[in-house]
Amino acid sequence: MMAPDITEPRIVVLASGNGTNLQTLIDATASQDFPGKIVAVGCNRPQAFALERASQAGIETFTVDHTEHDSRESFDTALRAEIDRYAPDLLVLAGFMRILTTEFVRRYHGIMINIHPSLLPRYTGLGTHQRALDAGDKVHGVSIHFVTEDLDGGPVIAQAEVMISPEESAASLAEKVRVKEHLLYPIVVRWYCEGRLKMEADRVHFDGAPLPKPLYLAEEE
Ligand code: NHR
Ligand code: GAR
Repeated sequence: MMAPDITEPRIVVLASGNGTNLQTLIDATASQDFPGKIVAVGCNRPQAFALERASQAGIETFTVDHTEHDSRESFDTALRAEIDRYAPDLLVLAGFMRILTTEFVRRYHGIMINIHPSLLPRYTGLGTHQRALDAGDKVHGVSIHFVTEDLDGGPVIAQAEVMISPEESAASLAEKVRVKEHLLYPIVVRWYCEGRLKMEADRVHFDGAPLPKPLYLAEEE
């Protein structure tokens, strides 16, 4: 009989909406050989479909409704209390839509990652697809980064690009980007759980060496 692996990294995922990225992580971690386990899913919106997905998979959930808090500090303090019950080794933001306070970010320094729908450093913040279209960009994509106090400014781990076609809309572009998100996030989470990925002195280290630039998944023209 195999001994239970007590070192298996414990993952908490935070989401706000539909949770398609969460779903790909649920599916990936369900595989026997995945080196980590989603122990809880947290949400700031009680109606988020992400909560449904977690429950369906038998994963514990918690909700901290931001509309019931009158400051970001109060919301973040409540969120931290919930998260810390699960003693996570990795905190994954997957479509999580609330800006986090400095105190929160410090608490999970080096163990929190985010998926952002643009090729950072281009287009931090919201509305990235429309902004890429408005700028007349030919390429767009997704970035996965360690979360620091600097909004969408933490060190980038990996990126995947998509081509913007002449007849592109923000909706069609979001869909293209999402396909890459679903491809990339499980890979990066696996690397983290395998101990291959670390943030040291605000730089990404991969297999023990600083990563000179983000891993980049290019698209054919
Ligand atoms: N917090 C910190 N400190 N640093 C980061 O890098 C963060 C973060 C919190 C969330 C995700 C980010 C994204 O990938 C993220 C990165 C929400 C907003 C935002 O403006 C901006 C960036 C991100 C997420 N949120 C509004 C707010 O007032 C609310 C918008 C809404 O509820 O729809 O918090 O894009
Ligand atoms: C994803 O495209 C993610 O990159 C983006 O929201 C979507 C969530 O989809 N994140 C942000 O915009 C963060 N501000 P999902 O809920 O289906 O995973």
